[in-house]
Amino acid sequence: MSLQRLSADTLGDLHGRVLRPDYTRSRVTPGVLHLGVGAFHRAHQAVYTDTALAEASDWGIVGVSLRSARVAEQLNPQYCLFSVLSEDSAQQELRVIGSILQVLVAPQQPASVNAAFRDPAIRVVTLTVTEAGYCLGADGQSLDSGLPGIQADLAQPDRPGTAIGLLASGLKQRLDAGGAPLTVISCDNLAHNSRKLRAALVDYLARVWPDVLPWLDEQVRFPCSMVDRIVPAQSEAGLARQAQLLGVRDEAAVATEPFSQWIIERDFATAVPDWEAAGALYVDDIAPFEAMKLRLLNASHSAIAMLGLLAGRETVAEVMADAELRAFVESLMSLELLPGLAAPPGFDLPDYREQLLARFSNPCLQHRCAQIAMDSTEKLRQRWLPTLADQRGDSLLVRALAAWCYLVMDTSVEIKDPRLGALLEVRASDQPARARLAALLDSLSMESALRQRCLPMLEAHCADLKSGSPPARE
Ligand code: CS2
Repeated sequence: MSLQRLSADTLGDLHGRVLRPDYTRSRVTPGVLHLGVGAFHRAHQAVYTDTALAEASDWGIVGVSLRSARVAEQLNPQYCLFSVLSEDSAQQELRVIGSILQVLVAPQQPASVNAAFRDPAIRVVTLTVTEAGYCLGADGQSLDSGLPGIQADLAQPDRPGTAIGLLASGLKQRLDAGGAPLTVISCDNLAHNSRKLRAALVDYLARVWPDVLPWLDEQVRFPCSMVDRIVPAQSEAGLARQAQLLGVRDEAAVATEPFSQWIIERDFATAVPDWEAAGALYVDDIAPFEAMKLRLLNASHSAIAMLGLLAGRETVAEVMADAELRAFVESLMSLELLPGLAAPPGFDLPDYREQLLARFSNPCLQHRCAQIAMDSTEKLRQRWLPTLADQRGDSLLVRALAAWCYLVMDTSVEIKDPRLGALLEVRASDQPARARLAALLDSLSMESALRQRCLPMLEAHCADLKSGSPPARE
């Protein structure tokens, strides 16, 4: 028998142990606007907000998709209800989340998106638009106004296609509607994420609507935030399994791990939902939290992805189950990534490392190495370059970097990256190895002294990999 679809009308059909919203959903009104309603948002901020709704009902989320209508088609017919399955080998929880009220598709519904920005009841804007969505230049801190998406938006700022263009036009709308204060929080994996967002926005606004800037200075705050939860892309098999566990079909189902963390800089222009009730932490100095996460968790993740792909392993858990690869990851963490970090207050880095090893080994997560390897030119400069800059000689991290270079040059590997064109040019080039590697390091915007230092070591590692040595050889 085919299962009914999850919706307000089928909540009663859910299997008994499924948790559901413990507030009156019909009373919930919009308070948060979120850009980029992907699986990560649904498994993270939407869950924190769902918990906060038990305290105050005026914090519902209006989601905005920047491009495709896919998520709107998944969620809107379900009254935006969806389920989050969190599990590892010791525990399993299945919870229906009701915090999202509506999903708008920006290119199709520009007037509704504008209306949301104009609405003073919306007090918070959050974003998960991926690292590449910030349209930053080689310095990693300011707008790359040469990007085709930004060029198109600058030419037609009322019909924006990028997150920066959309947010800028939303802020302009808000100012025109009276200029109620706003808190804008980036939830992407970038150090100083909201500060970079603000810098890109200010640059963009200065070119298009400079009159917005004084108001932005006074009434809009951009607290940085560090988000952490491993949320693999959903698969058909995952959807089918989750439907069996729920008792109804959920096209927007997400599967994740039990662990979740959200650290937010205490710098708000408005009230915010009571995310602390769900475990978020508001701090005055977020830098050590960001560094710990990017330079330990995400840096290891990218290394696992590269070594795993080279060794023919599909998922992170498979890499961690391979003794040789695991030993490489453990040494990389203890000997190279951890020593350069300062523990945030109340944190113990060796404990954090142990916890990460257990999270990476979670056999319930089908977290594909290929998913993590996506957008590497954006990710690696955040995750690896600060540690590489602190190193002197050859290292495991250089080996991991060589693995990435090797994969880019391997014609059988599919690349998904915002700098795809540049990477494919290197792949096709018949220049000597050193020149090709140098071009790859340029795509990471690696600073030139570091690049000169890394090149000979990288060349040796790539030759070694080519000769068939196992990727994790130390
Ligand atoms: C991963 C992250 O895909 C990736 O690049 O490293 O998405 C990672 O799973 C999250 O940052 C965990 O919080």
